[in-house]
Amino acid sequence: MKFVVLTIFPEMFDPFWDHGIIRRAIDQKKIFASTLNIRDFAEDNHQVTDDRPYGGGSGMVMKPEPLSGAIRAANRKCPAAKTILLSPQGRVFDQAAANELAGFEGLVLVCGRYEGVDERISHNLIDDEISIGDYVLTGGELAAMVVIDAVTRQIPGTLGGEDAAEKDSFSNGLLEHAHYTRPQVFEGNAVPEILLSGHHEAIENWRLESAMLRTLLKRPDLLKSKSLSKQELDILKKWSQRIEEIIESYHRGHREHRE
Ligand code: 4GX
Repeated sequence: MKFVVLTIFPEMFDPFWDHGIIRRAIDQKKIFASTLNIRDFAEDNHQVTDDRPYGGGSGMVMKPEPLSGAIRAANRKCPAAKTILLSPQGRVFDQAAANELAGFEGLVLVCGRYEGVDERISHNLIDDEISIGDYVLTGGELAAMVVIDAVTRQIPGTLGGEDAAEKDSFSNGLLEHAHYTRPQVFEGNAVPEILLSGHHEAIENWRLESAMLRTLLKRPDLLKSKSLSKQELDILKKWSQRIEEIIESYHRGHREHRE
């Protein structure tokens, strides 16, 4: 996978390329990372990249000429790449989008600043528009890093170890189960006994139940849109029954009070 980032702040990406799994993926040539400075494609002596909006008003707009020059240069570097504009108007990025983008040969990520980019850029030179969430950033750079990070870890061989992006959060539509490591007792709290048992099937069952309960409590919206296996349905029924029993015994207590 080839990433080409277009930005007026390429230095923001230096520490990003230089750490952790992204760094290792570059070293192992699983991904190729580069930036182009949009300012280098400005046509005037002062290398201006922004201008005042037609129609007036506050704020500045990114000029089209430097951006189109940068996008065309990126497309020459990677002709098969998909060109993405990071913007609050884009489709909201999620795990499915990360998986989909991981299938491309290359991604050109266009980072806007100011109030945005001249509309004729988004209209003619952009294949896809992505938002990383419904909040306003000062520029597209952090959004591009989020996309690159989530896409990179979906590329086979980047995670190391048993390498299973399939095993982690969201791949099964659930949040991750609880995790524990040594010591066995920390500040008076012990690790669940089953995890020390060496009984692999029981541990897998416990982990599924942990994942189901965490999703139910923290992100019930995810459970609603998920298709459930028999085992998952049985876990929900068990907890539903337990909750109903508590409510019933509460009502019984109140009836006795009145008698
Ligand atoms: N997810 N921003 C981009 C300038 C801009 C506006 C419109 C292009 C079109 C954001 C987000 C985000 C702020 C980055 C506005 N560029 N990007 N910037 N949320 O808020 O991706």
